[in-house]
Amino acid sequence: MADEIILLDFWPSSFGMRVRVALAEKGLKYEYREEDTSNKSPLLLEMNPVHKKIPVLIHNGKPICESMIIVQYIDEVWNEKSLLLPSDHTRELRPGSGRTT
Ligand SMILES: N[C@@H](CCC(=O)N[C@@H](CS)C(=O)NCC(=O)O)C(=O)O
Repeated sequence: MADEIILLDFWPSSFGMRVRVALAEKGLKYEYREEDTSNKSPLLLEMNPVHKKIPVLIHNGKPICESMIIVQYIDEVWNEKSLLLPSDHTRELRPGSGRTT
């Protein structure tokens, strides 16, 4: 069965844009649902009950909130394409990593 991916978003949001770029980079098809942030949908309130903010990615019914967490999630789940984020964030900072500056 194909994955069901829904994005609750608001078009001017740079946080939403971050997620849209990640989905586009991975070539994922998804249903875009525009939210009115001054009149939030029952689905948004159900999927992000604490912060009530967009973007929210709903993957097969499971909500993921916070744009950077969503990008990380996309990278982990659809990992057959090149990674969006570095796999080891601290490598270049460690002694002996080869970095001289
Ligand atoms: N830290 C959050 C920020 C999300 C955020 O601030 N979203 C705004 C739109 S840009 C929002 O939903 N605002 C509605 C509200 O605060 O009620 C993320 O990275 O996803």
